[in-house]
Amino acid sequence: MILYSTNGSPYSAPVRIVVYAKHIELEIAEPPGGLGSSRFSAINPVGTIPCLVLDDGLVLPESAAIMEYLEDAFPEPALMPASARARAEIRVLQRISELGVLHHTVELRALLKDRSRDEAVFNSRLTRLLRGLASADIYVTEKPVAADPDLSLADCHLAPALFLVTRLIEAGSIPDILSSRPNLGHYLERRRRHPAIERVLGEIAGAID
Ligand SMILES: N[C@@H](CCC(=O)N[C@@H](CS)C(=O)NCC(=O)O)C(=O)O
Repeated sequence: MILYSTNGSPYSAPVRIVVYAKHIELEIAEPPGGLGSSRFSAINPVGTIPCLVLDDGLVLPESAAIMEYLEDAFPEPALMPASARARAEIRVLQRISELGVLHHTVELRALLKDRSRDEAVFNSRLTRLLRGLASADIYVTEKPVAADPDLSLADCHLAPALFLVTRLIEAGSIPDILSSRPNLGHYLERRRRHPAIERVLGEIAGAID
């Protein structure tokens, strides 16, 4: 199996946390020719990373789908609980983390690089990130499904997403939107003690600094 990924790719980080947490032996490679190249498009017509290519040739893009596949194919250690109810809760937090926090953080980072950006667009994106953080806070606070000692698929999305938010705050690029959400800060501190999360946060930091 080959996982196409780069250390600085926000969507690849959750998948590498799963790979490291489960000690899965696979090759991790940067997209040949780079993102957008015809060489990589020949491998993954969708053109995005992360992308997992199975030994039988099946090509899987989309981080959440890859993580579910790895959970099914390599069940130990389990990153999903046993009951349907608890699994549903993890999926809710994972969706919020990916679509409500990580996605808007990635878009804000892209807007920050655009000198001719429209501030109204930037502020609208920031508002949506605030809403995603508020949603994540509900689940981390009232239903601490992602704060259990055991790692979950939701943690794999939420921890790097929050880490990237803290980087934007530290750089002064956005206001300190986590100061009113101390539970999320505490959550990140707890979760980054997991070796797989700490390793990937280090990889991200090394790539974006
Ligand atoms: N929804 C996708 C998003 C993947 C994504 O946008 N990845 C970025 C890198 S972090 C990428 O490949 N961008 C290149 C492109 O969109 O052409 C996922 O979760 O895997």
